[in-house]
Amino acid sequence: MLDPYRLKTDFPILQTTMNGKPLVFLDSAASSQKPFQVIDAIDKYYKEQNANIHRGVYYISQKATELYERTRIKVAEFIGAKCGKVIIFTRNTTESINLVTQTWGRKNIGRGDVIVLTELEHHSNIVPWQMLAEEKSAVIKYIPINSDSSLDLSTLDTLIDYRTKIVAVSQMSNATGTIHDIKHIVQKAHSVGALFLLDGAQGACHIKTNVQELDVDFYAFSAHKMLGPTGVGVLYGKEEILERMPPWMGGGDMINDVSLERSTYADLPARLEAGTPNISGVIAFKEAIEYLEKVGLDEIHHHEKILNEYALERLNNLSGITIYGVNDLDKRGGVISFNLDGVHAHDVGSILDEEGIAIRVGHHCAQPFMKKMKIAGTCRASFYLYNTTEDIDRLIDGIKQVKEIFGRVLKR
Ligand code: C6P
Repeated sequence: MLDPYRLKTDFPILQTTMNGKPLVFLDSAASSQKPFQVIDAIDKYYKEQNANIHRGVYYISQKATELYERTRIKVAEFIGAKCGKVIIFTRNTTESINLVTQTWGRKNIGRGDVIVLTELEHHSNIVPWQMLAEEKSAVIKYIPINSDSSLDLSTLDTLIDYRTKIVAVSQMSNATGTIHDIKHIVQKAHSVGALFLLDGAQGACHIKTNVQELDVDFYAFSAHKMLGPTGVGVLYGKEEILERMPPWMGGGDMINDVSLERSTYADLPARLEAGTPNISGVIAFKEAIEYLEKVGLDEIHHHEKILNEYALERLNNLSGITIYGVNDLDKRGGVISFNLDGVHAHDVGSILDEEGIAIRVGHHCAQPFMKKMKIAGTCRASFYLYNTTEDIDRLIDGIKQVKEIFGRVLKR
């Protein structure tokens, strides 16, 4: 069994206070906290290994290169990819998706072609496609959501047809915590010859994922949501697809030969990784993955289910609260989105902040979802392996305080 109290001791920031109160961090869906193993790896790189990679013949450059490339292999193993060369390091999920739209998309999407997304996507999985569709006069269609924010999969047969070139869906919604039935959508996309991109920003950190079993064509995710450093993202792609993708950014490290007239490009993965990358971040990312593996993703998912059950029960006992997302705990990750009657989400966030409790408030970069629900935003508490039921008790006490303050204000 996962022991969150023991795990908490690995995270220095969770021993600190915020506004004079012990920090309760309930915003891991935005960015997780980092254990000392990750922090120490960054520290060690700058103190002992700092050199550019793929360039130097001297020891520390070769050492840094070896450590950087070891992470690539670790990532490949972690997501069940065939080999390291199908793992492209980017800055984040956003850049990974833009890499696909700007290279594969520009080459393969034309006038009248259809891109299928869902109404529940994060802006990072909408805006890059809209930019591409505008440039290429392509059409975007959206899988609608039901009232509980699950995807209405009965629409797949009408939305996905021979004109569909790609379907892009998130593994888990950052706005509601809903985990989608991806396999079914992947099969439907492939049945018409379309590709499938999985936005794993909220998935890779919580759900054991095997890209070959799922048969996704692209998988995009960010290290910073899975205990790793900021500024490191991953794009996985099937080898035969990545091989045919033209480079996106030109520059150092992605070439084979350059003359004044023209350039030829390096093989994968270098061809899609121009310029000096976030070397320390990538090296430390390996520590994050090893940490997750040691705890176990299934254990983490189970722990979040327990926290969800506890939090939902306590929240449902409060009056004047609306909770978004599906009821089925098996289809929920560690995210609870809610609103309090008559109180703006930002006011809830500010009062909780004074109590040392960090949640996210607002539209969570999912404005189409908020518009569909006819709300400006929500309060979002998100859990990870280091959260405890005591953290949830503190959240509930904080919410009660918000209700008391606003009850008094409204009575005045
Ligand atoms: N969601 C949240 O608070 P980046 O910023 O590139 O690492 O991840 C973008 C992204 C893409 N898809 C989904 C489903 C996401 O949740 C996110 C990031 C954060 O919900 C920051 S907006």
